[in-house]
Amino acid sequence: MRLHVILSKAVGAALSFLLASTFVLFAPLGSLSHEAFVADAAGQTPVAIHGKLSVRGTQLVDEAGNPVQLRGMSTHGMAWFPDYVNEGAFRTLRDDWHANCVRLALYTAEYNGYCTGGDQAYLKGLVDKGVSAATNLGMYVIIDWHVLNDQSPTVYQGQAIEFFREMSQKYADHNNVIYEICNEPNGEDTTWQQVKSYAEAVIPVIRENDPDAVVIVGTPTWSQDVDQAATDPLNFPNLMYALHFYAGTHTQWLRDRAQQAIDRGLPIFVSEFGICDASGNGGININEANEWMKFIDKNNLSYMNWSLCNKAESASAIASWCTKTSNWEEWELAESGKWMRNQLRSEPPEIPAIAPYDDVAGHWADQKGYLKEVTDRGLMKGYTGTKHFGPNDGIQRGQVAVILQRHDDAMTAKAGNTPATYPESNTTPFSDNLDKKYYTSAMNWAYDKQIISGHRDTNLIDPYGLVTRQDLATMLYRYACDHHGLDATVNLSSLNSHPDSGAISNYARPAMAWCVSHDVMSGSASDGALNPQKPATRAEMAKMVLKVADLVEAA
Ligand code: DCB
Repeated sequence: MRLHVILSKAVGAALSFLLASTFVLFAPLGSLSHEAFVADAAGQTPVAIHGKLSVRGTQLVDEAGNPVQLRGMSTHGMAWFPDYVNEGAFRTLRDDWHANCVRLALYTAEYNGYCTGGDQAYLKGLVDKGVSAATNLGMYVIIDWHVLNDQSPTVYQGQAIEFFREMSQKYADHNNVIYEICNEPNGEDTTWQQVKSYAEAVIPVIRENDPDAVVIVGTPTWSQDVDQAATDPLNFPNLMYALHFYAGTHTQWLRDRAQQAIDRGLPIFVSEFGICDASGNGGININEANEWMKFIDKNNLSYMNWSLCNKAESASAIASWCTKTSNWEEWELAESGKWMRNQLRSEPPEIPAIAPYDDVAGHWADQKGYLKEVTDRGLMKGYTGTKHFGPNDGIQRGQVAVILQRHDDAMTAKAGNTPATYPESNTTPFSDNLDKKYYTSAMNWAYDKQIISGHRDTNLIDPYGLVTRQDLATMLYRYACDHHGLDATVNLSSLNSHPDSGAISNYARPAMAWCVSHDVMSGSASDGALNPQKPATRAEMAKMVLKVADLVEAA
């Protein structure tokens, strides 16, 4: 994302020196973190990074024990849309969409279904082609026994057992294959007891060949009845339960039900969902889809979108007129495909620790590339004499002064002028801006520019004091608007959509409103809280100063 901002600026008119050097520095790195799942120079692929998966508590975890989220596309019925099962298609999903998983939907019933007259050798050939392609690309792959019209998985249980015996023999040594044993049990007569008895017959057959493979089991009512599974779970390790939703049909009530199941300890995998209605061909509901994504990310659930094809229905990812079976351009995607691609690309990249620090691996600010960028732009450094960035440490007032002055000086230099030097001894009226400290001259500058003021009650400027989020917003607002002349107009009522807007002090309200509306500060992902009275962390400062720097430089 950041690369795009920089690129579009570069494409714009005059390319200033700093911008040019920023761009040059960032192009390779930006593309690396941007193409998060690409087999990059280090040969990293999703499977290379995460290895063998297992289930711990409610979470899918990787070989190192870290929670992992699988994300990607499901095929449509492979019998009907076989052309999308190809390595180029999956490569496009991995490299352009940032998917790390594909799902191979093998309908059991319906026209040409595996158990209803389909050519079984041909269909198994498609499974094999899909698994091989995913394996070559280092992607996870779900083999989906797509129970739908047959309603109860017990109807073709014998064939399921034979099918999964063969698959688990064939893929026993693959660490990327996941078995989904019944897509969507449905119908009034299909009970959880039936699904359970089916699972108890099929899972041991898989485990005999592939003892610790992850298995996904569907739940009744088209995999919506996770509450029944939570009340009466199966007794196998490395098992997850399918939750399927279609955002046009299934809303908060299903999220509530799923949350209760998770809270009771049920490991849930969203192995199929659509952003349209449950028929696969009704209205798309983006608002509900986004509510679902909040729920999914809050619980770190894996999610697979229905479906990778160009059928003329709203669930399809590819535009119906587009006949390409790989390398789609964005404009060749249907609305659902565009949404899913954007959704996947908004996820943090998986290749961690791009900043030169030893205490940031896996941290969101590192994964997003903020720590690397803030370092390369010379705005923030780790603690002197160490490789520590201290991403979760509170940012101090003196540090804010230093960082903003660095940016201001760089702007001045880029304009061809020499930045003013400020004395190494205190020139403020505050006795605690001690001489010759790392912050002394920056504090002199920040006070002079009215970006940081002293505490009126104590008559101190408090260089070591931690900065609350609302105070940081105030400093950034002054820096951007008062000092650099950006438009300071704000709409205070925009704060009201945040649950804790009442906790913002009056003096900080304009600054908070400005920061939120300019995407400098955002509410917490789970509930939108702004936490104005909480200390800002150094990682938060990195993100915010980069946003402000971009705004100021673009003006
Ligand atoms: C699921 C199925 C999936 C189905 C989609 C959309 O079914 F797992 O197979 O896909 O959701 O309905 C659709 C295709 C159509 C195809 C049709 C039959 O998109 O092109 O013609 O399958 O093969 C669900 C899920 C939820 C509900 C109903 C269904 N629900 N359903 O909640 O009512 O009726 O299939």
